Amino acid sequence: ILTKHLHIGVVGAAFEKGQSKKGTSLGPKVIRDSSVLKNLKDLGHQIEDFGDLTESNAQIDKVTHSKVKNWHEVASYNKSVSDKVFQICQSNRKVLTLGGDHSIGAGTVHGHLTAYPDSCVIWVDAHADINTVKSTPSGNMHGMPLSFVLKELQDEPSSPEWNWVKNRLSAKNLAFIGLRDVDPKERKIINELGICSLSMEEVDLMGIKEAVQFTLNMIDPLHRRPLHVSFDVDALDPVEAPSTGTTVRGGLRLREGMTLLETVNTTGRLSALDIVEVNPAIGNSEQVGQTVEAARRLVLAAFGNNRQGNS
Ligand code: NNH
Ligand code: MN
Ligand code: MN
Ligand code: MN
Repeated sequence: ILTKHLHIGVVGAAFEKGQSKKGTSLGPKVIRDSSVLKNLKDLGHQIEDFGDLTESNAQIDKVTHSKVKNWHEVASYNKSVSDKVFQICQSNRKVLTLGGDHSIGAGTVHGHLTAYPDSCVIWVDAHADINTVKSTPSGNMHGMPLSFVLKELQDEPSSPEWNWVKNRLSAKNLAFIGLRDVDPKERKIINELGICSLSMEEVDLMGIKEAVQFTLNMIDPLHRRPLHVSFDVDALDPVEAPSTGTTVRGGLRLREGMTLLETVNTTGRLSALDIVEVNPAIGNSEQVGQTVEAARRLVLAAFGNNRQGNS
């Protein structure tokens, strides 16, 4: 595996207001407690931990934005996520963001894209997280982050809370892997924009290795773009990652998640990784331990751990 001795900046996006379950903001803490950062150092990487991003105390307008929950809080937290991710990229490091709920993906994608305008995103998730203000069935913003950063979805003027979003991802530079719970309006958006999307059905038919290679060829045919993987642990089957807010059966085995990330690692172009939606307040301690261990193994797979053993 090509990538040894990377410089990696780690940031905790300890945020949970993109959905309604308490505990998701403790994700960064429990993942750090798994000693994953030490494991990354043992692989030969240089790790700089920038700590958790706290919510700004800036006065928050309590006016609700239509049916969407915590509109202002999510928008302002994402601005700090984006700024931090951009800053880490500017320091010539890869970025590892530990969530937090997936609403923070708007900020990670924006920050990374600001540093690398030609970057591509692989969204690994049971869900498509592409609902708009109009289409959201739940009002939960963790189901919406992509709608804020996709070029093709900005027909209405953006609200002032999101006007810090300056750089947007083209639909052709986005792909999904692992989908199995997609809202009808999300499916319509994905089809209309022609977004590359491999559900669990395609993963089953193709096998995970070919699914990832197909995806990389679709979004990055010349094999030269910086890659961002935003990995929602609910992409994994609930037997692998039970401690997350919205489990959907029929998901990836941990082995498949690891192969996915090992395959991306082998390109040498992984530049940002998010691991989100670990919620230690869900399930018993064994289930939490299992979920955190899955997250740890995913991170190590992404950064060059060799299951054969490292020499
Ligand atoms: N699509 C649903 C919604 O918009 C569910 C999203 N939930 C997630 N996404 N966990 O990863 O609310
Ligand atoms: Mn060095
Ligand atoms: Mn998600
Ligand atoms: Mn999900």
